[in-house]
Amino acid sequence: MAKVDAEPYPFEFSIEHTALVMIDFQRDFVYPGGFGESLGNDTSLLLKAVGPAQKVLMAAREAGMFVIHTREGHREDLSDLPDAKLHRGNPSLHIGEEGAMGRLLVRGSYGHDIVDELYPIAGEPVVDKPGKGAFYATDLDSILKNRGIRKLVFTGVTTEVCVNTSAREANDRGYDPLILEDCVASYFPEFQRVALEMIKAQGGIVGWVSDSTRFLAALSDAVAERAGNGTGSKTAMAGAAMA
Ligand code: TIU
Repeated sequence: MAKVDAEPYPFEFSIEHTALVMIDFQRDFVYPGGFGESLGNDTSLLLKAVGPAQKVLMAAREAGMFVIHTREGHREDLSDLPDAKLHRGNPSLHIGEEGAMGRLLVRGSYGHDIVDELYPIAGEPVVDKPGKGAFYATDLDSILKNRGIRKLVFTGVTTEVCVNTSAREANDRGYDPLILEDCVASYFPEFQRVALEMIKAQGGIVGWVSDSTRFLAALSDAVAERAGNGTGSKTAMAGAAMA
C-alpha cells in the first residue's frame, strides 16, 4: 500500500483499487460564455485547477490507474431537467438557452464538453449526470464496483458544489475519497477553503485532503513498489531466505 501525505492523516491506496475522478471539467464552467458565467461568476478562477489536474491525469494514465470523467448536463429535450433547477436564481441565460459555446449544459453542445487539456481518451468512461452529485441518476457506482474500486481521488470543479456533493455521496457508499486541493477550484476563494476544511474536519468525516505534489510522489512510490513486485525481487528475496 502506498501512502499519500494528507490531512487529517495519510491516505493509503493501491493503484488497482483506486480511481481518479475528474469532476465536470467542462467548458461551460471554466470558460467565459458558459453556464458558470451566466450565474454571474468569474470563470478565470477555475482555470487554476486545470494545470495541476493535467499533471495528475497524465501520471494516472502512465501508472495504469483507472480514470473516470463526469459532465453535468441534460438531454436535448431537457426532459431530465427539473423545473427547480431551471428556474433557480436569476441567470443571464438559462440551461438550454443558446450561449457563446452552444446551448448551456446540454449534452452534445461544445460548452458541455470537457476542456482539451483534460479530454478523455479511450478506456476512460465519461459519466453524464443531471445533478450536482456524480452518483445521482448515473451508473458510476456500478462502474466502480465492477472494477473493485474502493478509493477515489477527486479533481474538478467546483469544489463546494459538484466535487463536494460527489465526495459526500461516495463516502456514504463506502468509498474513501481524497480531494487534491490544487486540482479543484471554486468561483469563491472563501468557499474553496471552507469546503476543504469540511471534508477533513472531525477526523476526516467525509474524507481526506492533499495536493497534486504529494499525490504524485505517492503514486510514483506505488509504481516503483509494483515494479519491484512485478520483477519478482521480493519473491526472489523470500526464496533466498528460505533456501
Ligand atoms: N455553480 C457551481 O458552482 N457549480 C455547478 O453548478 N456545477 C458544478 O460544480 N459542476
